[in-house]
Amino acid sequence: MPMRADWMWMDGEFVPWDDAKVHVFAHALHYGSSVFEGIRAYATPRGPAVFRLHEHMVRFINSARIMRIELPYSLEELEQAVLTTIAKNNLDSCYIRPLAFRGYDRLGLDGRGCPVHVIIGTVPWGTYLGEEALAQGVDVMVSSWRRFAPNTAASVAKIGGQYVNSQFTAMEAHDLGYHEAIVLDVHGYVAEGSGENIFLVKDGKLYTPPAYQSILPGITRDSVMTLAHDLGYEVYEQPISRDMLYVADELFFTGTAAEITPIRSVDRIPIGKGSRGPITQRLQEEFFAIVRGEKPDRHGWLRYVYESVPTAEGKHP
Ligand code: PPE
Repeated sequence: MPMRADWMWMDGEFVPWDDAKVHVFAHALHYGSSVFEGIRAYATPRGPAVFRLHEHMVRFINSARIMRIELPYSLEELEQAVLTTIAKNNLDSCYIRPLAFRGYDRLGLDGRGCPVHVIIGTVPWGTYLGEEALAQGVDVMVSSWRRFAPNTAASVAKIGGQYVNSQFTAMEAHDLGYHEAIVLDVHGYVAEGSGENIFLVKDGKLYTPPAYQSILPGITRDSVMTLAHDLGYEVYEQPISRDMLYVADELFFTGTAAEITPIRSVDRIPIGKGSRGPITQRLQEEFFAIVRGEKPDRHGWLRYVYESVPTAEGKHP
């Protein structure tokens, strides 16, 4: 079943999902000249709430800046459009995909003569790495591909074309029977997963590669560092070598889609006891309690849809 919803926000209007189309000579289709975000909204007792919407939209605008895509909407307009789209589709929880891309005008690498289109899609998306992943953990391999170098692409940006690198690593992992890949940077240090950041737990302390190491500085990564501090754990941003993975007490991925996913083996070597570790579980519990509105939102991470959108637009009181 293809992912879908009733309505797509497209260039400032709602269009029926099946009518949200582009021309096959759209520049982005040929050259990857697009920028995107991945955001989640969670069901809470006060209706759907978007997790760290502002931070995601700031990153979206920064990705566009690096790609020289001029967005015809302000940050506030884009945030409001996300909230309105969730309401319009009557969703309680969803994955949100804002995308800006160069459309159809002409071929040629410098696509700045092409029109810019912006869409916001909202779709149901359960666990990213399989049904059991959050509780049981995933089996991963160290990819034979490397993450692009800092002078090859812009790792802070979510630019469509850059995700060919992530597709290579994900497809290789799936073909070889793994859920996901861990990707090393050009120097051989651990960077991240195909679409996730990575954390290592050793002797009760947390480690994650620093932002300069060709990673996407993830918003979930930032949230987990904050929660870890709250819970009294020390967190270090420092280079991690491949062998450190194998002797870690715990490993886990973080990402909007992946949330907090335990890693139970790397290259078929069990990590710790070969199942979800206690610190990973503690962080998951804290994270999910906050995003589901079961614990106070002490960091101001949630944006409640029906506090920003007139109720007439949606089904909630
Ligand atoms: N690294 C990469 C390369 C990446 O794509 C993501 C998000 C992250 C780290 C985690 O970032 P954050 O979501 O801000 O915590 N990957 C998105 C796309 C996944 C997809 O398959 O599409 C996501 O999780 O939404």
